[in-house]
Amino acid sequence: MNITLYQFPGACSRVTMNALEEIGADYGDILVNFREGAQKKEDYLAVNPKGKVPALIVDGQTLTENAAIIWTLHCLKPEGGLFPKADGPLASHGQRADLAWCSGTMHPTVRQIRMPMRWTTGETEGVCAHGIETMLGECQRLSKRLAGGWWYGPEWSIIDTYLYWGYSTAEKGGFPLDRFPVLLEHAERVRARPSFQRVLAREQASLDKTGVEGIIL
Ligand SMILES: N[C@@H](CCC(=O)N[C@@H](CS)C(=O)NCC(=O)O)C(=O)O
Repeated sequence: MNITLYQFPGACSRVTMNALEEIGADYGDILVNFREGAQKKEDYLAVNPKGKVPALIVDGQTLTENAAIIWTLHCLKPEGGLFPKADGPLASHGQRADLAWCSGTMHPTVRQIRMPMRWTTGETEGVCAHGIETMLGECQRLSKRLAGGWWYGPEWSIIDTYLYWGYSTAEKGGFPLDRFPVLLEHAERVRARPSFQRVLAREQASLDKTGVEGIIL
């Protein structure tokens, strides 16, 4: 399979990149330079007309939307470890629901905190405060489930990386993650995983190659 990931370091494309690393995919990656607005320029819009990362090109077919990409990768390699084994559509429903929640609810909330200017034509403070309030409630719920384990208990899944991406990005926007010791500990475990370490190395390599500076990984 010929696979190329369009990504920006630290953006939600790192969840897809972590999935690719976890299943041991052989892939290339291309940094879409957000600093220059490349995601909205003609060249990239020809790849993904939505002007967003991630976009994953698999044998010439363009896949978009983290949740859908990740589920497709899981279907292509069910033994790849992205989700615990579940027999049949009903048993695996929760996994798809969790992906949908991460992309459809958590991500927009995080964006209110980290990119409030994208949510309003006016003052951003109220948008950010609303995002933080919503995220505080969600993080209480996450903390209860993640204490001492992974999202699905004993086994890591790609949902753990997706949640990590959400709360750590919120923190970059001023969210008080230090109120949630369980999440701080979960973050350490996610970051320590070899597949995630490879993501960080690969993102850094793409920054070095393109000369984009000032990104905190
Ligand atoms: N619904 C999309 C959202 C993707 C998305 O918002 N990506 C952000 C990075 S985290 C992006 O490309 N932002 C560029 C922009 O909005 O200009 C998904 O879940 O994949």
